[in-house]
Formats: sequence, C-alpha cells, structure tokens
Amino acid sequence: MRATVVGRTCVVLGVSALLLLAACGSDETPAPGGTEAEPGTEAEPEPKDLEARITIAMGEELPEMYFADSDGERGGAFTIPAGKIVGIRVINSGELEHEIAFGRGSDASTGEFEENLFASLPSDIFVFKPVKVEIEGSVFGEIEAEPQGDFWIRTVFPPETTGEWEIACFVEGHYDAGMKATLIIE
Ligand SMILES: [Cu+2]
Repeated sequence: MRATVVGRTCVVLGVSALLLLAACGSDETPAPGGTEAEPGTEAEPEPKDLEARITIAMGEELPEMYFADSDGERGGAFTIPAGKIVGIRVINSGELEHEIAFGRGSDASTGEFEENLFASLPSDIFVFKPVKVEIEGSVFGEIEAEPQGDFWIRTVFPPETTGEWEIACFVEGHYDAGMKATLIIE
C-alpha cells in the first residue's frame, strides 16, 4: 500500500483499502484530531495528545542521501517509547521525491521490508499544509513525500514492537545512497 504526500498544492493519500482521500487546492478541510498553534505564537501545529515526538528529515547532499534528526544528525538511532501516544514528524527537506518505510529485513532490490512495522499497526496520518488532512486508523507500507512534504504519523507502539527497526527509502538508488536509519522502540 502506498501513500503520497505532496508539499505544494495537492495532497492525495491512499492509505488503506478502506480509505482513499483526495483533497486538492483547498485549505478549508478541518483536522478534528489535530491542533493549531495559538494565534500569535510561532509554534508549529501538531497532532493532539502526543506524549513523545521525533522528527525525521529526509534529504540529499548528492551523491549522499539521508534521514536526519532535528539537529541534522544522520542515520539515527531515532528512539521512541512504546505504550505512549507518539508522533513521528516526517519532513522532506531535499529537492527530490523520497519515501519512508519502517520495518525489518530490508531488500533494496524489491523495495520492501520482510516485516513492515505499520502494515498491521494502525496509525493516524496528519498533514497540516497546504491542506489539512487527518486519516485515522490507517495502515501503510510506505509514504511518499514530495520536496517540502511535511506530515505526522501518530500511533501507540505496543510492547511487542519494542526493539530495533529500520527506516528506509526504497526509491531506486536511494537506499544505497544512504537513505537508511535505525529506529529503536523502547
Ligand atoms: Cu529517497
């Protein structure tokens, strides 16, 4: 299953077999589970009720490509707790389209993980700009992000998911160019 987040004027998210949502050219769609920054503050909007959060930036410094944290550190490990409402903000700060997938047993030749973290773990997907979109209880294999794409994944990792996972971009050549990182659920 594939989902696409476009950073400019059109967002199309096809996240689960039950849910296909398209919203283009409007910023009127409310995001009932999300929260907006208070007027007059500079805070970025984020999903409601988060108890922990991480930011994963995607980008490239050719020929290298990377996942980095908010301090610019590449490759992780990104650490996030189990049993809490967590938000993973994903930003494509590069100039190329990327995707993000979470799993174990990566195979860059097929572009898939043997075990996909979110394939059976429902999460809520939030986009705040350029349209506001919230998709609840979705499962996905990977999410594609255009340059400037910026979205959140909100979920609760159950205890059986604790341990080490891999983050990868399987756009052709990107994994080998460095788009892999470690995610630790603890
Ligand atoms: Cu990539």
